Amino acid sequence: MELTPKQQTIELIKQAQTILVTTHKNPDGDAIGSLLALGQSLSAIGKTVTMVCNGEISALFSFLPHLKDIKSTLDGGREFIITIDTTQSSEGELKLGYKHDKTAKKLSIVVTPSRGLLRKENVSFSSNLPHFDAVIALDVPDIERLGALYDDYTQIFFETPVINIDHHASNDHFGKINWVDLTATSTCEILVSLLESMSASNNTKLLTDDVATYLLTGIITDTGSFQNASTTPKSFTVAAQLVGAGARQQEIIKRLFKTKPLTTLKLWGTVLSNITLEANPPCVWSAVSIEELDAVGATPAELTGVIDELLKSTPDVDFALLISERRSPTNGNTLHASMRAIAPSVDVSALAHIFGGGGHTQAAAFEQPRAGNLHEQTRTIIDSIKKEYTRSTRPLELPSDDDLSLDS
Ligand SMILES: [Mn+2]
Repeated sequence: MELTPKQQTIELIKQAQTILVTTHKNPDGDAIGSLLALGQSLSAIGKTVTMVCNGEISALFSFLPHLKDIKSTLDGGREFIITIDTTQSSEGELKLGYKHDKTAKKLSIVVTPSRGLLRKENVSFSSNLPHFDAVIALDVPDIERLGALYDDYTQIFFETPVINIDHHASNDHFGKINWVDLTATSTCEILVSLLESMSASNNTKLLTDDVATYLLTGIITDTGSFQNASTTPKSFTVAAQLVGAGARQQEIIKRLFKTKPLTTLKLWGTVLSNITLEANPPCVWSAVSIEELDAVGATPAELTGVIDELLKSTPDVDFALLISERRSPTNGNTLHASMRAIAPSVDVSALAHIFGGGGHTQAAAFEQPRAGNLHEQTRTIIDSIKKEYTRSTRPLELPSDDDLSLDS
């Protein structure tokens, strides 16, 4: 009988010794919670674990123990090594030179032996790429969402079996093993069942106070403290189980929802003063520029929660959108847009899809390269979304009496 994704995951973990555990860039509570919970549990059963998450981690999560163990990138791997077997020319000297033709984008390395000849067969290539027996991607709908980790270390993802554990409907099944559970409210919820099985087979209690706290953090963030319509009976059951295992629920609520640095409050002020209410279709949106973020001394990570706590409170609108300008170290700035469905019938992932984004029906996001005037670019995005929404929700046109007439 074919193994379930969960059984395959357990098998692969059993066989692996060095494991890379990672999550999407600009992580939310579910990403960070699942990364720390699985990373620490794997260490507890004797695995050599590297935890990597690209991009800024919000200071909101600083209450989570061992947050500092998460690296922003991998070490090594940049050196490309060319090895030449010099048996045929070992008695003489070797002269080494190189020519870099930047126009033709070609680097030629010239090795000239004083005696004998070097041949193609004498050359081999290698790199100091770090080695892993398995990669586990958590809460990652598509592999590009890993950011620079994937861009810089693509080869690792080709050479290593990847386990993809996620709950996004837009997950594109990039792993060798794809444990994608659309009924789970969060990746953390999926991990509870994995850690229970791993605890039993390793005779180790993996759901410690800390691990339960990480997992509950993910469930609380992805369900909006159990307020989102996506909250299921199972999420309550799992949460109760985690509190029973020692999860510090009060601390999570206090740190995530009741403690706001001054910079965050100022940023919320900016978002509120930029709010625009559109009539047709009814929606609400706000946008923040880099200059506005800088002016209040806030980071983009502080925008986490703004859409759920401010924009979603607007009555009588179908959906909410928050656009923020982000600095990108490589290719110019980007516009990041988060969307939330407010009316139950709205599918914001379909709207995000027109800009190459994705997510869930109730929460989705997309990115666009920054170009031209910020105000105009934002307006164009909003107009396209409104047009698509109107088009997709237009009621079926019933044939008119004229069409039904058989007279000619
Ligand atoms: Mn999630």
